[in-house]
Amino acid sequence: MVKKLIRMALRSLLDEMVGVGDAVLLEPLSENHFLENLQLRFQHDEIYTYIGNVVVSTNPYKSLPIYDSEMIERYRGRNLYELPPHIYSVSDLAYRSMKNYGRDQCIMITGESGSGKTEASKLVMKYVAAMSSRSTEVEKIKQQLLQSNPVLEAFGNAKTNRNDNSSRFGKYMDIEFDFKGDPVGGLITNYLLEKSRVVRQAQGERNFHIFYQILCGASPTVLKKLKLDSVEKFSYVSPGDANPDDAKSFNEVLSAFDVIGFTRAEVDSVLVLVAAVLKLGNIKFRSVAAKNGMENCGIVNREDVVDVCEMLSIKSQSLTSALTERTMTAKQDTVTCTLSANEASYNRDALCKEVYDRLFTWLVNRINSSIKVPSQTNKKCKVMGVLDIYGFEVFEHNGFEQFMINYCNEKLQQIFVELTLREEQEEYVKEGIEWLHIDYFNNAIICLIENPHNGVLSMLDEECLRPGDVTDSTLLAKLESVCGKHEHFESRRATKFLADKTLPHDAFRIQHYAGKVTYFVENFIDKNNNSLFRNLSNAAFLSAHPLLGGAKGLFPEGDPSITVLKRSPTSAFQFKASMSALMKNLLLKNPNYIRCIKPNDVKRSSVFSSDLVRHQVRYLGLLENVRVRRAGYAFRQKYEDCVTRYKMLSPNTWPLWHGAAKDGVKHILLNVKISPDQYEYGRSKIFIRNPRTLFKLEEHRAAALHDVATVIQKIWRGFQ
Ligand code: AOV
Ligand code: MG
Repeated sequence: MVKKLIRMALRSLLDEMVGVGDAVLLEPLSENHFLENLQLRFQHDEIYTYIGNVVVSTNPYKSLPIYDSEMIERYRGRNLYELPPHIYSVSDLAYRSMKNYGRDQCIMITGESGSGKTEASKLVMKYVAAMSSRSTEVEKIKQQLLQSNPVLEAFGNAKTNRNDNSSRFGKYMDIEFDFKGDPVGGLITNYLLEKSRVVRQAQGERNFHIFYQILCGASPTVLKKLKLDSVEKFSYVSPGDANPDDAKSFNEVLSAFDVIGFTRAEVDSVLVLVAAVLKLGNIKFRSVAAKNGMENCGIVNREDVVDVCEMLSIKSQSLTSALTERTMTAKQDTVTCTLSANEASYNRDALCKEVYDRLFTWLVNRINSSIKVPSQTNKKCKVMGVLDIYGFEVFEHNGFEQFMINYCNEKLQQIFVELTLREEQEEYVKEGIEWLHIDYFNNAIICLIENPHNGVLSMLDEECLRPGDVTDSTLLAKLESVCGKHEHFESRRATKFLADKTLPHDAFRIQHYAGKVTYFVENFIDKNNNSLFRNLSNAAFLSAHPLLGGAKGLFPEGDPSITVLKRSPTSAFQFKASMSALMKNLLLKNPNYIRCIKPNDVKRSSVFSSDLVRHQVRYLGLLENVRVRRAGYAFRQKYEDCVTRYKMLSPNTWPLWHGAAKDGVKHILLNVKISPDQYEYGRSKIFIRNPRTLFKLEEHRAAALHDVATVIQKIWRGFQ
């Protein structure tokens, strides 16, 4: 009894010092109190807080000693409320639910750019890897799965003004397990890489890490082979942007390639392609006046063309004409015209973006072929999916990519709301428990974006496919006329906001769930069209480089023998389809949530900017999340499971209970004297309102087990 009192006193003292671990217990519940609690915890390096079984994670912006193997052991197999909140606890819950009950899981990690999603996803993978056995075969696959991260981050992450290691692609990874709970393989799906970054970066941002890593980390011999020299020489990367970590990271990437199972030749081919993109970026064009009064162009630095051609095994003439000419076929006639210097530069950039983008997808596929589960074992596998996608972002200048990224985040928010509410609602209805509806859906914004008749994406596609003079301005005009009246859409000319002069003429604004974003329409049409001129794909197809050329290469559509070309689907169409497939996939799995919060905009460990956090707490719907949990029941368990776990708490159910499980639970709760307003009997489960009740049950259980152990020891000694 004394011990119990001490424990309770310690717990409330701890709550006062570092805040409460589960926001469901906040008393009173208000936004300020919720924020103060997060802040208090953040200041004590308690970066995790629960809302029931959802983990809120505040980016500490410093390395904390809470992730080592000892910590992993502490959380292994423990219940959520037994230990302080931790990402490992949720990982453990998901892992055990998969292993013990055979339910496929997904871990959805959301939050804005720089809030800690990618780090969280790596921690989940680390925990799961540590759970399983250490046989050589399992160890190998674990390492392959883990080492896919440095490779994909090198090629798909970059420094932005929001995050020094920002994911510029979306990633969903299924880890597949056998019946013993050992990983046997995986499958990675990648979503829309921000390929425009290859050729242009905003002020203060960097290109993808790999460019700097090669330039700073490769040995002089390798650099020579790649025909590269110092960073200053390349127009696609700014010299001041390289940092000392780049060289180190390059070696990590090389060893990761090795662990995954890339051959030396494959790695060489990949590096050559990256280097060729850098070299191609340096090719300059100058205007040449043509006889017909038109402007033609010539190449300024032919030696770079020669280098690139050597690297890519393309005939010099073939690349030159691909870059500077355009062939058009109308009916039977083929006409070739020479491009202006500007058009040729555009062509060069288009080729570089496309090579890099396709190389990235090739890398994902190549990794998948190493970690793929053989089809005969595949059917029996249980799956844990980890979703780490680009977070909601707002820059000063937002374009096509931000629109897609933010659309994706709308979808994830929708699924979070739907699942947390739907799950609760369905459960309460099924169990016959009364339920209070709380509404915080973002369906209207999703509808504005993806409605097939008048959504922004459909308008964009319609405009791209429309014959005639199509420009970004005609797109904007169309959006204004079709979406202008939508409550979440604004533009300078949209009728309802005539007075809003703060909006630029060439932009529209969407009121997202996470805030207003102004999108500039420049390049929307081009980026959505996603088409490469035939001359370029032809040249790439004819390359003898092992990854680039040929029917199995990166540009199969460049085969000159193909005469009728299908139009490639637009970016918007592809992205919408891949989002819809992703949502379907996630809905099939048991969801686990990690909601990441960014504490400040200056990437500092000591700053907690209340306004910034308040904004995130609002748009993530965290308070509503707590309310749903409080209105509802924090804990529920099948009657059978409840009797099994707590049967020692009533003389009626101990040591064996033969009656109906529900009656057994009644005996237990009566005996422990839990107030009846703290629980409710569902049809198949007991619903417990407050996690404290659960703590109480657990404490009683531990004490009872202790008593039993003492008795057994005494009896045992008596025998000796
Ligand atoms: P993101 O994935 O959510 O942004 P990251 O996971 O890349 O954000 O986190 C940004 C940076 O915050 C990391 O590079 C670390 O420096 C730091 N950080 C995050 N979580 C932790 C942690 N648990 N411990 C220590 N440092 C951390 V984006 O990909 O931009 O949406 O698109
Ligand atoms: Mg990330």
